Amino acid sequence: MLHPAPLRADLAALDRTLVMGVVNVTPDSFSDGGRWYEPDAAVAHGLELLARGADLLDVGGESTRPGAARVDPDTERARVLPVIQELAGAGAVVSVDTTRAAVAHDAVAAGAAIVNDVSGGLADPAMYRLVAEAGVPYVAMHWRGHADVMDDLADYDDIVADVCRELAERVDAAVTAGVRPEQLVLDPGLGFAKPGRDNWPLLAHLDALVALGHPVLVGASRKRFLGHLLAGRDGGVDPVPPVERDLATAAVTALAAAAGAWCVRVHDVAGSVDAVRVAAAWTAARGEPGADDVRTGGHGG
Ligand code: PMM
Repeated sequence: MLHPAPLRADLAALDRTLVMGVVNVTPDSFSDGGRWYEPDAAVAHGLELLARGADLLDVGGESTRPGAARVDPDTERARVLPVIQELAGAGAVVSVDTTRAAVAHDAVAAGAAIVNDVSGGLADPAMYRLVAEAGVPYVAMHWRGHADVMDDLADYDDIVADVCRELAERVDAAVTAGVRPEQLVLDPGLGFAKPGRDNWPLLAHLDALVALGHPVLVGASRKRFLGHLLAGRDGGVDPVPPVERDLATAAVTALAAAAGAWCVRVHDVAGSVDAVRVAAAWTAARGEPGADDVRTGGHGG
């Protein structure tokens, strides 16, 4: 498994996809509706995700729900910093989900070990310098505009080729600004300027993104395209609500892990921890002489 650097030794030694648990310290996230908005509740939730097997925790203070308005930097800081400090102090490897260099700076000072930027550096021209100086892994997600406008920016010729090209441009810009290539993680940005069915080719061709040579993070958890996929499941026509998308999320985790994803970012950790184990066993068996065992009846059951 290709990990970004630097990463805590016990995680860097793992030869499987990592599971990142989501801790949204927001009143209005689409996926968990502000349930962990108070710092104490957010910390308790993060600890619970760790107990369920999360390898990393992603702490964010600004909703990226389609149509969401921006929060000011001081509010964002006040939401995330105490939570990061507590969780890092409790031994968690924490990433900060922010598009602002100043917030990322303070988050790293508070103990964050990874910067997760849904704008891939496009929202704040100071971000790459900050990441270069902080020296931590940096998740650059594919992005075309903030949540209030992104649904109008979903025009692609060939979505897989376009996303790969635009992410490769982010890699070049980051490296030019002093970020070391091994710090970089790439993310297709599912649901960001990508309505409904546009997301499936990105998942089905994850190998094209993996081929860019950096670890890949996939954030499919509870997203709209899964709600639309499952619509009609019970005879209805409406998308199923976010909390009913966890089984489908775990299925995506298994497929993404088998396709070589470095990490999945999820709300329901337990399902994805199991899915990663399934994918790891599946992948390992592909390198073993299993067909012979089957032919000789060596599969005990
Ligand atoms: N999705 C959301 C927020 N942050 N970060 C990365 N790297 N990738 C994602 O797909 C991503 C993200 C939106 O989901 P949420 O509101 O449930 O956190």
